[in-house]
Amino acid sequence: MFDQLGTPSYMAPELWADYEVEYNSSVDMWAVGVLTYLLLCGRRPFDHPNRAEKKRMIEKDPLQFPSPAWDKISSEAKDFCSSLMKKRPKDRMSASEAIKHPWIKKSSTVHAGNDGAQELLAHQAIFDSLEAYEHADDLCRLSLQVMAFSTPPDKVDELRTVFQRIDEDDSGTISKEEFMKAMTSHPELTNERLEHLFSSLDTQSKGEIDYSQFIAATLGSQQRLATGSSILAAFNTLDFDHDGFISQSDLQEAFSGQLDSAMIDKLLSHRDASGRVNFDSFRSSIVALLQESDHAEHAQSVIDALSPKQFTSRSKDRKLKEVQANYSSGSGSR
Ligand SMILES: [Ca+2]
Ligand SMILES: [Ca+2]
Repeated sequence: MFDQLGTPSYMAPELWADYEVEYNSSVDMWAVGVLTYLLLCGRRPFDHPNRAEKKRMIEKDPLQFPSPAWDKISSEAKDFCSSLMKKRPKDRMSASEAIKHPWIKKSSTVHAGNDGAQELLAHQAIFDSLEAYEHADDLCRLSLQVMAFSTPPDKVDELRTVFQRIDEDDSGTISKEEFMKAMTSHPELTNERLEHLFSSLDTQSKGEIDYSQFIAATLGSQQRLATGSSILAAFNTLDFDHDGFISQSDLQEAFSGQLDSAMIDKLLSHRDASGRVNFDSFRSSIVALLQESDHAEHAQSVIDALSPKQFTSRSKDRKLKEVQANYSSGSGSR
């Protein structure tokens, strides 16, 4: 990157150079430092109405913590700001170092309380969903990913907490070691079983489970999220031309031609004689997954809410709208 962009007060020294200088993401860490400083004391660290003087201060002046504004602020907080506002980019704290800084560690509640194993033990439904996901077919997994993708982040607080507790090093992914550690809560599972379970979650064979994958795999545990209307919405997303069937061309369109034919074959393993998957068989595979997650009662309510009787002799769009309206007005059989 070479472009000189930014709000002056938040611009790192290297961004003020009179000639083109290559910079990297450490300019963002400087900006985090400025923001933290501002939040702690209410003033910018290098502030002057004259732009040239501001530039000089940012490039040359040492960072100060003037009295009385900083008198009651801990030395750890000051060190956090200083480490982020190092003049030389290579001396500056990185994002991965910042989350391990004592000031952050001390105030963070992410790893307070239960560890990953205790969380999984306390949330049997989440564990059941993880187990069931291993047996789900590819289309079903894809649907859960679509559903997870369209779920607002604040609706998956419980799942995020479990993920964060398992992700002990805050890397944003669950390594095999972290996974195995969390699974010590279920000693009944053999090592071989755990290996299978892990590889079903590690869809890209990267040796780790990423956040969106974990949310997709555990969404079935959240009964208010895995509803008939969200299954219908996922179907609609994958049925790209909205003809009521998921076909090879739908999947090619939906993924901009990035899926190879072997993957499409796998996704459409339950296709009918004409090579397509209709809504009923799509819904059945997700309901089967919910049943396997030990949510038989919930699965039944999804079946009831999306009974094919509701669909006969009406246009598909109207059907979809009615089912969604049923759910949003609370008159669905949840
Ligand atoms: Ca991790
Ligand atoms: Ca279609």
